[in-house]
Amino acid sequence: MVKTIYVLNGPNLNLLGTRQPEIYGSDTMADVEANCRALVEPLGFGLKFFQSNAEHQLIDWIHEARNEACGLVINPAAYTHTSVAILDALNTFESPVFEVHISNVHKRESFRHHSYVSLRADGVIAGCGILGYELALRRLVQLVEPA
Ligand code: DHK
Repeated sequence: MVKTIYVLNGPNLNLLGTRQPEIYGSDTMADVEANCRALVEPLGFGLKFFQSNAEHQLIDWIHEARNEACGLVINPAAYTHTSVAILDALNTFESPVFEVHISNVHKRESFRHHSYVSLRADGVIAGCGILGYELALRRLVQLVEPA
């Protein structure tokens, strides 16, 4: 059976490409998904790629990933800095977790410096633009053998 990687994206990332492009760049979520697919599918992995503005939906996808995914990449966006519930959900997921931020959150407002998700993440990438997703996936596939 093909092993599947989940890539989850939090609030406002549906606006990627038009939202504060000086911070987040001009590529869209569709571009991010295409890049992720082009990286993992030739390596024999499946990819499920999701975005939601709703915290409960992200949690439901993490629960689904417990049975379906061999690893997970998440950009929780603003929930990074607020969501104990997403941290709790990730703590029920037993395979590798990578946290991605498009911008360098440490160079921005101090409320972005703390991440609940980092308490669970096996790796964190920030400030590499949308390339961060591919960097996280490269590390993930290194840790997880395809079927
Ligand atoms: C995206 C967001 O929407 C912010 O709330 C985070 C993150 C940073 C990013 O850089 O991808 O603070």
